[in-house]
Amino acid sequence: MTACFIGLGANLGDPLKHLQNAYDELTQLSQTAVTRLSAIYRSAPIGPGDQGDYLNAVAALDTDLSPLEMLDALQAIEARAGRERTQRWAARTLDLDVLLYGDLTINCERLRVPHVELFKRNFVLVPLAELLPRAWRFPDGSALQDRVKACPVNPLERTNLDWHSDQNSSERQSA
Ligand code: ROI
Repeated sequence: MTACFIGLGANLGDPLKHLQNAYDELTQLSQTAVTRLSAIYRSAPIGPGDQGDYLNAVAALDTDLSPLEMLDALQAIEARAGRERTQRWAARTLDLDVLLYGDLTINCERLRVPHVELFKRNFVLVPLAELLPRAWRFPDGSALQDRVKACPVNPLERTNLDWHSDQNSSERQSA
């Protein structure tokens, strides 16, 4: 099993519902267990045009899927959430990114890990930092705490939003 960290982001429709559904789908992935979830953060949009705020979070998984199998699985979840790949950096119903996959550095056409924008985005680094030990280092040797300090500040608010929708929790209770 390899520890893998997934970034979640949504800013269209009902963003909370999209994150909750994505979590449910992640729990159903084959050869994979969701081990931890960050809090859900509200963040000001980075990117073009007049976009609404995003909800962002990070999930920790243990998986036996390969990095590209994980990417395929995440893209299938995005597609089911109605994601259309239009303009780069456009608003989106659901965005799922492989942030880290064990201590691997991956540079292939479909996938770059650690995620290319990771160190520039506090809405990814801050929730990720909730799930890793303070002294943790990236595959390039840089310290997580130094990366957090060096990251550009973009408005970010830690919310108390619940990962479990009411509908899902009543389903869980009756299961
Ligand atoms: N901005 C924020 N705040 N959160 C995101 O998840 C996000 N995702 C993106 C772009 C459009 C770059 N901006 C974002 O892909």
